[in-house]
Amino acid sequence: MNRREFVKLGGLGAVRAGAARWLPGQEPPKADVTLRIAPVVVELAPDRVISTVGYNDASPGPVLRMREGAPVTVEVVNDTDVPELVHWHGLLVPPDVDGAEEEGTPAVPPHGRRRYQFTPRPAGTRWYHTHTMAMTDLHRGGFTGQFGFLVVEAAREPGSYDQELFLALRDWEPFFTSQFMDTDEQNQKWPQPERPAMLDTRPNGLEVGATIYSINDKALGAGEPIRVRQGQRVLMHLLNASAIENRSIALPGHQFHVLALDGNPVPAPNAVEQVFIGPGERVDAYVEMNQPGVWIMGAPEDDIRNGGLGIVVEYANQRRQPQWVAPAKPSWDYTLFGKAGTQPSTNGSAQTIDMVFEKVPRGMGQFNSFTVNGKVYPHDQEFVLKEGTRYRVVFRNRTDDAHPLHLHRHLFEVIEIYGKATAGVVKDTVVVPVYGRAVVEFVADQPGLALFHCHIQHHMDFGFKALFRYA
Ligand SMILES: [Cu+2]
Repeated sequence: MNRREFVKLGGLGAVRAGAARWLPGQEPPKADVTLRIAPVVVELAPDRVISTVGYNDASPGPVLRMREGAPVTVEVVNDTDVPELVHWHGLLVPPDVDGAEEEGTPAVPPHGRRRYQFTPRPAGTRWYHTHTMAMTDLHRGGFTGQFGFLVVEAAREPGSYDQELFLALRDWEPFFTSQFMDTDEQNQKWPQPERPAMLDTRPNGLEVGATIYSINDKALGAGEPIRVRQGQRVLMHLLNASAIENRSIALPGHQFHVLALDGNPVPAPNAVEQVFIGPGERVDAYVEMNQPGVWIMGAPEDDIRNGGLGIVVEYANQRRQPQWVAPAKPSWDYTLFGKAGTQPSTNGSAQTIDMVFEKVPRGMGQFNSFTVNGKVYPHDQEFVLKEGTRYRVVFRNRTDDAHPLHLHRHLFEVIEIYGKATAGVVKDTVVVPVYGRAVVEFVADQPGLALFHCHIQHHMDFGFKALFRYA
């Protein structure tokens, strides 16, 4: 197979149902999906061509479509010099195929291949990405181009839209800096119940920053615009595939009608002017195209949008320079999409697990580290679940950063955030505000090891993780 044919096959991302078993001596049947990990050159713009590692000669990798409940065989070919893992983010699959070394998933050896069989569920916008550590190497792990959308399709797909778009937000060519690059502080001010009375004043260590951005593989203005007609309803699947930072996105004169968070339908679909999305999170929203013109959809911060985080939306028969209009104050709030003020279905019968997150500032030229309940990974026998029990987990963020917290192989319901009660918002990743608190609940019904971590790569690598196990 030549390179072009391979790209074509990979790009189709087609999936047949029913992973067949084969007898010893027989040729194994063709995998449903083949992902080839290899170095790739990405042209973000004519004068911004970067080299990274991608899937099937591209970054993002192909949009994979799988049928809910239909077993699949995925073959992962690793054409790099390091062991690799593909994590299926948001899927309820066993630890040996989930794609986390900590859970015991076998890695794909360098210049080797390995097959994984699993049954994708539940339906919704999921994604796949590498789960290797990067530590001090900004050309590894989540800093590379190893990510792509995975759509798990239900038997019956609700809703009809004129267009369906997959838009992954990314930054590239990261670097270490001791300056705080992030914009969390400029964003909304939420209650800070976890703010310590005495702040840690030790000098901060290194953070990771970037100045080059894209949506999918193109910087703002470098790719094809999104071409729309007045009156169209366009379904957008947004993903923050950054390893570094929370992001916001706006489209002047238009609203995002949010239908699902992390692929899970919300109980109260609601329209917002700005979407806020942490690393790992997905937002499914439709936009009604009722404001003819040529617009820039992008990050509200000028330097980030001009650095590439945006895409042009062009109505038919409109010719002019793309317009940007600064949005009003951000108003993102998970509880907008939940059953406000209600109590969780459990009536308080859940077992409580407290998790306190702290940053240990290491000073100039050093890497900060993070602790969970004052200890470093792996918290040996600390987080032990009993199958069938409902747990209430209290995330206490005692740091000056907003962290996107992800639990593998489980979905949780957000029941309190920003000091407000809510219900029905089901997620796999939640951004806990600066010095803020979030309370989530889940039922322990996925036996085996389950990794919990911050989805910011260098936070995870430097301690912000814990392993849940079943008794
Ligand atoms: Cu973090």
